[in-house]
Amino acid sequence: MESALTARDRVGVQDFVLLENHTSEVAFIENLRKRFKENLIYTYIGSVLVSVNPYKDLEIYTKQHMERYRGVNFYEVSPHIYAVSDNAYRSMRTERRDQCMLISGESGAGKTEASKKVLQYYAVTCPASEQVQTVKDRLLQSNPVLEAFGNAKTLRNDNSSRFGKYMDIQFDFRGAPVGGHILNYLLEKSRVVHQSHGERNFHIFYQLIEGGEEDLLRRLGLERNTQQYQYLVKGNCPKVSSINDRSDWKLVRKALSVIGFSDDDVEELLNIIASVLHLGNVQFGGEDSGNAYITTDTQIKYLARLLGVDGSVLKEALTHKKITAKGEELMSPLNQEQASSARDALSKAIYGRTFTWLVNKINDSLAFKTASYIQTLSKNASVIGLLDIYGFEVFQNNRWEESNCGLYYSIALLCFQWEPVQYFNNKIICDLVEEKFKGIISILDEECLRPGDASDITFLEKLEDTVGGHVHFLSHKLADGKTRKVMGRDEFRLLHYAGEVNYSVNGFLDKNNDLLFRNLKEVMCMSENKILTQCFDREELTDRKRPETTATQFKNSLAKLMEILMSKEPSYVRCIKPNDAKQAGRFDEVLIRHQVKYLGLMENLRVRRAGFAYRRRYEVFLQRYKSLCPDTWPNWDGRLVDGVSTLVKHLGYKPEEYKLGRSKIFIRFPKTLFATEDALEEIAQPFVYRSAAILIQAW
Ligand code: AD9
Ligand code: MG
Repeated sequence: MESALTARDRVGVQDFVLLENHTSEVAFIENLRKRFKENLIYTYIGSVLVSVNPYKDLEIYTKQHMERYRGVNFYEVSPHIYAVSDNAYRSMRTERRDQCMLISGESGAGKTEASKKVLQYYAVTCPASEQVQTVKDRLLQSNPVLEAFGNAKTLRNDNSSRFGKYMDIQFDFRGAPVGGHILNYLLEKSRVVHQSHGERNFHIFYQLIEGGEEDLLRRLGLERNTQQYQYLVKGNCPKVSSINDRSDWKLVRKALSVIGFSDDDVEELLNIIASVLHLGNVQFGGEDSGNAYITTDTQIKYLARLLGVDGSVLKEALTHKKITAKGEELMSPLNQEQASSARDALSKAIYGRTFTWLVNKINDSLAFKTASYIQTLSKNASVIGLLDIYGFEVFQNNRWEESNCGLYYSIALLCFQWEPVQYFNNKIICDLVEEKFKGIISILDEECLRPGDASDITFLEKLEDTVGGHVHFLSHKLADGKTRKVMGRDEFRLLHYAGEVNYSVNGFLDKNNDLLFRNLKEVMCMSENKILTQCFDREELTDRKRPETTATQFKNSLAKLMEILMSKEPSYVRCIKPNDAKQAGRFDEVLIRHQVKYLGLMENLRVRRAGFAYRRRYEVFLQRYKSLCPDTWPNWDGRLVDGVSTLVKHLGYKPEEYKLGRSKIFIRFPKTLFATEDALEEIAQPFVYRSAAILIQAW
């Protein structure tokens, strides 16, 4: 038999806390490597789960595996995403406290896969009834739909989430999942009209063209050739070896019907998807005067039919802009370039709003509506939230939309709320982006609102004036007025935690305004497509108030998300990507070291080593264990902290094993808590009988 020492040599330790040389990054990575080689992709840092993407299917997600983790204490079984899921579920049940699971890591690290595993675990292991089964099915089927419309092949990940997602799973008093709710963040709309080399548009376009039935394509006026469509050729990447668009199409169609989309809904939805492709093929010529005209009517005819709009009105709206001069409304012609960008703005708006409609529609179907349920919900229900944000990408010319560093910072803060430690501090750069009045977002908003000659370049100049001296900001302008040659005149660089990122300011203002000409909005408001009538509200046309800019909207929705997360007990999953080639078995040390650093894993470990892995609020602790001590049973009338102190002294906790904080008790070793749990279990049976006996006597 293999001795304990050699086993450990071979497979490493399953909790980094057990590493002998725990301050050494080299030892940390070596442990990861050993385990990765043995297909042990999960390792703990205390209760934080570190997961390394295996890039191959492992036999560790079967029903038998799920059963193995069900109701079992965290440390009694090998590390697994199921253990974390089960732990969160049990905390929710026993402590009646809402939970959330924060899944972080860079693009392709396995966040979305992890969140799906969690959902599958609950779907299989939680109690079910016929009604609950419907909810479970819908929860599970929401994934393929959202991924079809919100994921795309990028250079880093063949199935990259191009939107941020937070999903609540609601449980009833029996612990059965009875509903769900999804919040979506910042879909990368620009992908609809443009893709970088080697990348694709959102999956749904390819699925429809490859998988759609003959008569469906005929009705939509589409050809079975993705390369016919301007919006699908930019990345020169029609096929991806790991993706089967045709079979995915079938899965998505099925998922849509499980979620409860009617045939009408699906028809209208596909009309919109096809329309976006037709829009992309609308080409403009230029007259001598420079005014744009539409070269052929083919697409306009399809658009008019599919969207239920007047073709000639649409045509005019695509080539003109409505302006008000001296109180009169005039149609001012656009040039070729302007017309193309107006068309693209329309495509992005249509797609983006349809995506939001889709999420709302899924939410309607996940909401459990019976009156009696709502009663139970308000009294006894609890929630587990899953946060899957898209990963950071260190690339040239990043889209502003991806700069979600504020979220990462806030999550890091949540993680370290008890014991503040110095770690890879990103706050300074978040302030640079988000600070009121002099942060990049507010300068951008200000420039968007300024009438007159505001442009992308004046925005950059303002940035240079205001934040030019910031250590995390660079542009071509040097402090002494000279020029930094390596940078373009239209870009700035932010030194993010994940590396340096260049942002081109081209299109910044438009993007932030989400500029869609008024007359195009008017056409959309007249559409007979039932989805679009919900997406384009006529009130928008009458409302003279400026809508919030994109950056500000994002900032506000993040603030809301933070509030939701802060009200819940967090669990953490840190995903690591082992190599850039999406290959199984390759462990790229440089890449991994970088992630260990910016995920703050060494700091995580330091905090855990400092101990006190378990924290419980006083009232929760007392409520759960009060029956173990005669002084606290049946009720403790004094201050909570004194009650807890009395209780743990009675239980024989040694002073070094615990600490009493402001509102929580911190327990150093899991075994202490396990012993207390065991004691509780021992008295549980007679306790039930005792209570029953008392009840009968009273009766
Ligand atoms: V992004 O920020 O959305 O671009 P994610 O979500 O972190 O990214 P994703 O979960 O999509 O990455 O994982 C990328 C790919 O890695 C998947 O499509 C799988 O092919 C592969 N993967 C990830 N996790 C696992 C796993 N536990 N087992 C097997 C996995 N393969
Ligand atoms: Mg993802």
